[in-house]
Amino acid sequence: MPRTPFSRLRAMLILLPVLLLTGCSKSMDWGFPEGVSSVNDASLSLWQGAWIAAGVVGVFTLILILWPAVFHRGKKDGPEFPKQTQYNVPVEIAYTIIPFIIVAVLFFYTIERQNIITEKTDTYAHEITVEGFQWSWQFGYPEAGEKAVVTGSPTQPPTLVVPLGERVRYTITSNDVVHGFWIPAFMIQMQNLPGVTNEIEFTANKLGEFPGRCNILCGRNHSQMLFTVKVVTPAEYDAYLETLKGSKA
Ligand SMILES: [Cu+2]
Repeated sequence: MPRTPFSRLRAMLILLPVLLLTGCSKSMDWGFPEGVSSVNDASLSLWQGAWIAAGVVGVFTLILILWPAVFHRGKKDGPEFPKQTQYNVPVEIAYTIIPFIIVAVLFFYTIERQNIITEKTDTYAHEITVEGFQWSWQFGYPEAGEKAVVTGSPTQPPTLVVPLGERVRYTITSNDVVHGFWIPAFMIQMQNLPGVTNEIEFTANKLGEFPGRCNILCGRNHSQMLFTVKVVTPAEYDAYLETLKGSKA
Protein backbone atom coordinates (compact mmCIF):
# COMPACT_ATOMS: atom_id res chain seq x y z
CA MET A 1 0.00 0.00 0.00
CA PRO A 2 1.49 3.37 -0.91
CA ARG A 3 2.12 5.75 2.00
CA THR A 4 -0.20 8.69 1.79
CA PRO A 5 0.20 11.90 3.80
CA PHE A 6 -2.77 10.70 5.82
CA SER A 7 -1.19 7.39 6.84
CA ARG A 8 1.94 9.27 7.85
CA LEU A 9 -0.13 11.64 9.99
CA ARG A 10 -1.93 8.69 11.59
CA ALA A 11 1.39 7.02 12.47
CA MET A 12 2.58 10.26 14.06
CA LEU A 13 -0.61 10.59 16.10
CA ILE A 14 -0.21 7.01 17.38
CA LEU A 15 3.49 7.56 18.24
CA LEU A 16 3.00 10.89 20.02
CA PRO A 17 1.40 9.59 23.26
CA VAL A 18 3.95 6.74 23.37
CA LEU A 19 6.80 9.26 23.22
CA LEU A 20 5.17 11.50 25.82
CA LEU A 21 4.49 8.62 28.22
CA THR A 22 7.98 7.12 28.00
CA GLY A 23 9.43 10.62 28.50
CA CYS A 24 7.46 11.08 31.69
CA SER A 25 7.89 7.65 33.26
CA LYS A 26 11.69 7.93 33.35
CA SER A 27 11.84 10.89 35.70
CA MET A 28 9.87 13.97 36.61
CA ASP A 29 12.83 16.32 36.91
CA TRP A 30 11.57 18.68 34.20
CA GLY A 31 14.89 19.01 32.47
CA PHE A 32 17.43 19.14 35.29
CA PRO A 33 17.59 17.48 38.71
CA GLU A 34 16.58 19.65 41.64
CA GLY A 35 18.80 20.54 44.59
CA VAL A 36 22.03 18.99 43.23
CA SER A 37 24.08 22.19 43.52
CA SER A 38 23.64 25.74 44.75
CA VAL A 39 23.56 26.80 41.09
CA ASN A 40 20.57 24.54 40.37
CA ASP A 41 18.68 26.31 43.17
CA ALA A 42 19.17 29.62 41.34
CA SER A 43 18.82 28.59 37.70
CA LEU A 44 16.32 25.70 37.52
CA SER A 45 13.18 27.84 37.85
CA LEU A 46 14.61 30.36 35.34
CA TRP A 47 15.31 27.55 32.86
CA GLN A 48 11.81 26.13 33.29
CA GLY A 49 10.18 29.56 33.14
CA ALA A 50 12.01 30.39 29.89
CA TRP A 51 10.73 27.15 28.33
CA ILE A 52 7.17 27.79 29.51
CA ALA A 53 7.33 31.32 28.05
CA ALA A 54 8.67 29.88 24.77
CA GLY A 55 5.86 27.28 24.76
CA VAL A 56 3.15 29.91 25.30
CA VAL A 57 4.58 32.10 22.50
CA GLY A 58 4.88 29.03 20.24
CA VAL A 59 1.28 27.88 20.76
CA PHE A 60 -0.06 31.44 20.34
CA THR A 61 1.93 31.86 17.10
CA LEU A 62 0.71 28.50 15.78
CA ILE A 63 -2.90 29.55 16.42
CA LEU A 64 -2.30 32.84 14.58
CA ILE A 65 -0.96 30.89 11.59
CA LEU A 66 -3.58 28.13 11.53
CA TRP A 67 -6.61 30.35 12.21
CA PRO A 68 -6.56 32.23 8.86
CA ALA A 69 -5.37 29.10 7.01
CA VAL A 70 -8.44 27.18 8.20
CA PHE A 71 -11.19 29.79 8.59
CA HIS A 72 -10.23 32.38 5.97
CA ARG A 73 -9.48 30.24 2.93
CA GLY A 74 -10.11 31.64 -0.55
CA LYS A 75 -13.60 30.76 -1.78
CA LYS A 76 -14.20 29.27 -5.21
CA ASP A 77 -16.70 31.94 -6.20
CA GLY A 78 -15.10 34.67 -4.06
CA PRO A 79 -12.77 37.51 -5.15
CA GLU A 80 -9.36 36.65 -6.51
CA PHE A 81 -7.57 38.57 -3.71
CA PRO A 82 -8.77 39.22 -0.13
CA LYS A 83 -9.08 42.81 1.07
CA GLN A 84 -5.59 44.35 0.90
CA THR A 85 -4.55 46.29 4.02
CA GLN A 86 -1.50 48.51 3.91
CA TYR A 87 -0.99 48.97 7.64
CA ASN A 88 -2.76 48.50 10.92
CA VAL A 89 -1.39 50.81 13.61
CA PRO A 90 -2.84 49.06 16.73
CA VAL A 91 -1.56 45.65 15.54
CA GLU A 92 1.89 47.03 14.76
CA ILE A 93 2.13 48.71 18.16
CA ALA A 94 1.03 45.45 19.83
CA TYR A 95 3.62 43.30 18.08
CA THR A 96 6.35 45.79 18.97
CA ILE A 97 5.42 46.14 22.63
CA ILE A 98 4.65 42.46 23.42
CA PRO A 99 8.08 41.09 22.34
CA PHE A 100 9.75 43.97 24.18
CA ILE A 101 7.93 42.99 27.39
CA ILE A 102 8.89 39.30 26.92
CA VAL A 103 12.58 40.18 26.41
CA ALA A 104 12.56 42.65 29.33
CA VAL A 105 11.09 40.05 31.73
CA LEU A 106 13.57 37.34 30.63
CA PHE A 107 16.42 39.86 30.88
CA PHE A 108 15.42 40.90 34.39
CA TYR A 109 15.28 37.36 35.77
CA THR A 110 18.48 36.34 33.94
CA ILE A 111 20.46 39.21 35.49
CA GLU A 112 18.91 38.53 38.88
CA ARG A 113 19.94 34.83 38.83
CA GLN A 114 23.31 35.53 37.21
CA ASN A 115 24.20 37.85 40.11
CA ILE A 116 23.41 35.02 42.56
CA ILE A 117 25.39 32.42 40.58
CA THR A 118 28.50 34.56 40.06
CA GLU A 119 28.54 36.06 43.57
CA LYS A 120 31.92 35.81 45.30
CA THR A 121 32.19 35.63 49.07
CA ASP A 122 34.97 35.57 51.66
CA THR A 123 33.27 32.71 53.45
CA TYR A 124 33.98 29.82 51.10
CA ALA A 125 35.32 26.69 52.84
CA HIS A 126 37.69 25.28 50.19
CA GLU A 127 39.58 26.18 47.05
CA ILE A 128 40.03 24.02 43.95
CA THR A 129 41.81 24.94 40.74
CA VAL A 130 40.56 23.72 37.37
CA GLU A 131 42.99 23.94 34.48
CA GLY A 132 41.99 22.81 31.01
CA PHE A 133 44.56 21.65 28.47
CA GLN A 134 44.51 19.77 25.18
CA TRP A 135 42.97 17.31 25.96
CA SER A 136 42.14 16.77 29.59
CA TRP A 137 41.97 18.47 32.99
CA GLN A 138 44.19 19.20 35.94
CA PHE A 139 42.48 19.68 39.30
CA GLY A 140 44.48 21.27 42.11
CA TYR A 141 43.81 21.32 45.85
CA PRO A 142 45.93 24.21 47.27
CA GLU A 143 44.97 23.31 50.85
CA ALA A 144 46.96 20.10 50.45
CA GLY A 145 49.99 21.91 49.12
CA GLU A 146 51.20 23.35 45.84
CA LYS A 147 51.89 19.95 44.32
CA ALA A 148 48.53 18.43 45.21
CA VAL A 149 47.23 18.13 41.66
CA VAL A 150 45.36 15.43 39.81
CA THR A 151 46.11 15.34 36.08
CA GLY A 152 43.97 13.40 33.63
CA SER A 153 44.50 12.24 30.09
CA PRO A 154 42.12 11.28 27.27
CA THR A 155 42.54 7.59 28.17
CA GLN A 156 42.35 8.20 31.95
CA PRO A 157 39.80 10.92 32.65
CA PRO A 158 40.39 12.50 36.08
CA THR A 159 38.01 12.68 39.03
CA LEU A 160 37.14 15.98 40.67
CA VAL A 161 36.47 15.26 44.35
CA VAL A 162 34.28 17.87 46.08
CA PRO A 163 32.84 18.09 49.60
CA LEU A 164 29.10 17.84 50.26
CA GLY A 165 27.38 21.01 51.48
CA GLU A 166 30.51 23.17 51.66
CA ARG A 167 31.07 26.21 49.49
CA VAL A 168 34.08 25.85 47.18
CA ARG A 169 35.78 28.55 45.13
CA TYR A 170 36.90 27.22 41.76
CA THR A 171 39.69 29.02 39.91
CA ILE A 172 39.33 28.28 36.23
CA THR A 173 42.26 28.63 33.80
CA SER A 174 43.63 27.21 30.56
CA ASN A 175 47.22 26.68 29.48
CA ASP A 176 46.57 26.58 25.74
CA VAL A 177 43.22 27.22 24.02
CA VAL A 178 39.65 27.95 25.17
CA HIS A 179 37.95 25.08 27.03
CA GLY A 180 34.59 24.89 28.78
CA PHE A 181 34.34 23.53 32.33
CA TRP A 182 30.90 21.94 32.29
CA ILE A 183 29.02 19.83 34.83
CA PRO A 184 25.58 19.32 33.23
CA ALA A 185 23.78 18.00 36.35
CA PHE A 186 25.07 21.01 38.35
CA MET A 187 23.87 23.47 35.67
CA ILE A 188 27.40 24.90 35.65
CA GLN A 189 29.41 26.05 32.67
CA MET A 190 32.35 28.42 32.79
CA GLN A 191 35.05 28.91 30.17
CA ASN A 192 38.74 28.22 30.71
CA LEU A 193 40.38 31.14 28.88
CA PRO A 194 44.11 31.38 28.15
CA GLY A 195 45.57 34.35 30.01
CA VAL A 196 42.38 34.96 32.01
CA THR A 197 41.46 33.67 35.48
CA ASN A 198 37.78 32.96 36.00
CA GLU A 199 36.25 32.19 39.35
CA ILE A 200 33.00 30.62 40.44
CA GLU A 201 31.76 29.50 43.85
CA PHE A 202 29.20 26.82 44.46
CA THR A 203 28.12 24.08 46.83
CA ALA A 204 27.49 20.48 45.82
CA ASN A 205 24.37 19.30 47.63
CA LYS A 206 24.02 15.64 46.69
CA LEU A 207 26.36 12.69 47.25
CA GLY A 208 27.29 10.67 44.18
CA GLU A 209 29.12 10.78 40.88
CA PHE A 210 28.26 13.14 38.05
CA PRO A 211 29.70 13.37 34.53
CA GLY A 212 31.70 16.45 33.55
CA ARG A 213 32.76 17.56 30.08
CA CYS A 214 34.49 20.21 28.01
CA ASN A 215 31.84 22.05 26.01
CA ILE A 216 33.98 24.29 23.82
CA LEU A 217 35.35 22.65 20.67
CA CYS A 218 39.05 22.82 21.49
CA GLY A 219 40.77 20.51 19.01
CA ARG A 220 41.01 16.98 17.68
CA ASN A 221 40.39 15.13 20.96
CA HIS A 222 37.88 17.57 22.40
CA SER A 223 35.31 14.79 22.81
CA GLN A 224 37.66 12.93 25.13
CA MET A 225 37.93 15.80 27.64
CA LEU A 226 35.79 13.97 30.14
CA PHE A 227 35.94 13.94 33.93
CA THR A 228 33.89 12.67 36.83
CA VAL A 229 32.68 14.80 39.72
CA LYS A 230 32.58 12.79 42.93
CA VAL A 231 30.72 14.41 45.82
CA VAL A 232 31.86 13.01 49.19
CA THR A 233 31.16 13.85 52.84
CA PRO A 234 33.35 16.61 54.40
CA ALA A 235 35.20 13.96 56.48
CA GLU A 236 35.94 11.93 53.34
CA TYR A 237 37.08 15.13 51.63
CA ASP A 238 39.55 15.90 54.41
CA ALA A 239 40.84 12.32 54.21
CA TYR A 240 41.23 12.74 50.43
CA LEU A 241 43.28 15.94 50.94
CA GLU A 242 45.51 13.97 53.35
CA THR A 243 46.18 11.30 50.69
CA LEU A 244 47.16 14.05 48.21
CA LYS A 245 49.59 15.52 50.78
CA GLY A 246 51.13 12.12 51.43
CA SER A 247 51.64 11.06 47.84
CA LYS A 248 52.59 14.26 46.05
CA ALA A 249 54.12 16.84 48.41
CU1 LIG B 1 38.49 21.33 25.74
